[in-house]
Amino acid sequence: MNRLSASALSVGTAAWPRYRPEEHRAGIVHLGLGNFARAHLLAYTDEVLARRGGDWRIIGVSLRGTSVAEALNPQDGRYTLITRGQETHAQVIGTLKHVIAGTRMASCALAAMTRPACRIVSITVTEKGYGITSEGALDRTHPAVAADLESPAVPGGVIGLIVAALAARRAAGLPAFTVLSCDNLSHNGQKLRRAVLEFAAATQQDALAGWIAANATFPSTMVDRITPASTRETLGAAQALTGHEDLAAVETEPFHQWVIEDTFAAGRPEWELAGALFVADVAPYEQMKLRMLNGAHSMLAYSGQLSGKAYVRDVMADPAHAALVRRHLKAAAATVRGLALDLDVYAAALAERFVNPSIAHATAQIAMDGTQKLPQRIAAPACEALEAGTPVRPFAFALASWVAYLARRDACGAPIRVDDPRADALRNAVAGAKDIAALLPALSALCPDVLPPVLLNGEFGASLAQLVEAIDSEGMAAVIAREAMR
Ligand code: CS2
Repeated sequence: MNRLSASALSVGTAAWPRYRPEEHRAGIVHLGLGNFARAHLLAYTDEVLARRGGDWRIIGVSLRGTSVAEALNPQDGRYTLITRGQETHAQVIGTLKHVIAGTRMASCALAAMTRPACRIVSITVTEKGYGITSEGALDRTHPAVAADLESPAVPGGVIGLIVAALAARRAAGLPAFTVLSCDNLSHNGQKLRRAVLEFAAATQQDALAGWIAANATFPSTMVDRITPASTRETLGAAQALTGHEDLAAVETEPFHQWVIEDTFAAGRPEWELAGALFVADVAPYEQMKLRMLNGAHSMLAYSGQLSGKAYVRDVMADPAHAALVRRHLKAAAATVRGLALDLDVYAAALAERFVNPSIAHATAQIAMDGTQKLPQRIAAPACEALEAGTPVRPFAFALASWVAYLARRDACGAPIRVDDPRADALRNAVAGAKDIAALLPALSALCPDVLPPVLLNGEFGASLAQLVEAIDSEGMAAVIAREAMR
């Protein structure tokens, strides 16, 4: 079986690029080339290249590991995007030029970012990849930030790379680029801008910080497309649909959404041709999506993990659990301000997307990195709901599910390691708490942005403690059944 590549001919039912990718130059450098970017930004750009052309192909950079580059470079950047709804469609994406990774990552990435043709640096590195605190400051304890502050000339992290590239552009008399964060942080562009300026100032480059502030732009974005990790089945399906071996295939849902602030420093693709919405202020959209979709996701991931549901669709197949998802969506919607959209319709559409039987979205995948996700997904709306007097029980249930998930033990009574950048500290907190109730203040001290002290007091604090106890003593399934009856 031949590998997918620029010269591979269409022999399956998959759609092939409707343009000649190699005739377009790269205008974007993308940091972090995971499945989400391949299903979202790269697919949007593919559509624009097909409809409008332009020098907007993408050079990818893998900040960690070489496996994505090893899969994609022998395929000339081509990969199959499989869309699974009521029907299955496959499309070969031609946007990606090549992927930079490995020991020469820093120098090659900087060279790509300082080419005059580079006009946008886009990013999907997940919440934990940046080194920004939940308030939006530079997190100097983040391993990549700390290392890059030590040796800013050979950066390995997002912020270090952006600052070094902008410094080189300034020195060469080149214009700045747009920095486009596409991760699920609230105010992603704004926070990244602040952290970049702090990094520039911290490396004694005050003049540079001023130049970046005046010339580079950092639009905030809301991004959405449910994209599970690829499996052997994904690769098998891609092979059947394209007639070629593809080690970089991705599967995703039909729905996609992208809302972007239209503040680009040096032009942009007409992403609106592929459905992107350009607005003056992304904040309300981002609040809606982070609190409703992602908030419900985190709730169902922890409660799903604790009740034996491997996939989101399994949660939705349990009527009681699905009722809790709808309850969460409603409570989250009540905290969203300033959006002239019918949030009941949005909530119903989300529940439909979660049901999608053709998407195997693992609850274990969503459960990862809770300390990075829960502040914007659960804690912020919980505090606002408390203040406004709207329902808070769903947020207490979500946080209790996370706490109980951290305290899980295997059949021999040993704690189960969680996948989180703060896993060691979380494990110590669990080990040090004399009982499960004592865990709450310990976790609040450790991660006040996940469990703000105000949520440990009063009625909210009482519900939280009681739910954690109940999940521990009766099991999650019993608690789900009872919560759904309330
Ligand atoms: C999920 C998101 O893994 C997670 O935490 O909540 O990746 C989610 O699927 C996307 O944000 C959907 O756009």
